Amino acid sequence: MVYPAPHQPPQTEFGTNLNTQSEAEKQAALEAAAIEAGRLLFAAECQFFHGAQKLEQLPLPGLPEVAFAGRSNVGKSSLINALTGRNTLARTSSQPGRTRQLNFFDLGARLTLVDMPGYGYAQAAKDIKADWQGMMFDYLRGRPTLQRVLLLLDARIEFKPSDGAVMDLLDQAAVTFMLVLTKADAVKPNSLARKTAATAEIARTHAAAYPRIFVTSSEAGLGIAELRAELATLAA
Ligand SMILES: Nc1nc2c(ncn2[C@@H]2O[C@H](COP(=O)(O)OP(=O)(O)OP(=O)(O)O)[C@@H](O)[C@H]2O)c(=O)[nH]1
Ligand SMILES: [Mg+2]
Repeated sequence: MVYPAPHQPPQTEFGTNLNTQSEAEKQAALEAAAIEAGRLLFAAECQFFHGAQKLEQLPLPGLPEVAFAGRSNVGKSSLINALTGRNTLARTSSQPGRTRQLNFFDLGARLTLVDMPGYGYAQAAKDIKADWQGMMFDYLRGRPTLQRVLLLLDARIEFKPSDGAVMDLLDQAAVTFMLVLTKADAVKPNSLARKTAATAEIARTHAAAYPRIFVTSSEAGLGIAELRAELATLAA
């Protein structure tokens, strides 16, 4: 014999739970509104307005900023293009090391998207690499308008020590970051599920990490609407 749980809300004669049903409906309505807010934000005009190769060249702090960080070739520029629905806004390449400066994009005068050079690019000349990375880390640590970092991880590739080092830096600087898996189209569902769980586990070990893991494919459009919705909560 099965006993009902002591605090169960009233049931209808069809067994539907009235209270939870309306909660679920409310939740669905909230989610739909968030997705719509994201869609509207990213439907706005998006324009490149500044490139910085050195810290002294950063634009004056203005709108809330969201930075796209991650290893070279992880898909940062592609994700900016997918979010904004513009194929050639940020330059992409199959060769790592395509983005060589901090590129600032104005989205509808409400949010600034920052496309960062990648780290962990073995082929770059040592001094150039030190320059980019030093600047990148200084930016991540000290930018007053930086609201959120999207730290991208390739769903096909092992988590690397350099990713951990960036997470440690963001923890220390108390800059909230979200882990975003990229290229989900290129992995099988089982392995994607394992990767997502492992990534959530990593997030749990970092004070500044957002608990939710975003699974995306810029090529297939997966997770793009959800990411837009999340970023819309940060817009002016
Ligand atoms: N299969 C697949 N490939 C992708 C996806 N997103 C990006 N790529 C490919 O990954 C490569 C690198 O993409 P970029 O967007 O240039 O990567 P990035 O992180 O900006 O690279 P750097 O600027 O060099 O640091 C390109 O060949 C893209 O076509 C995706 O969702 N799925
Ligand atoms: Mg790039």
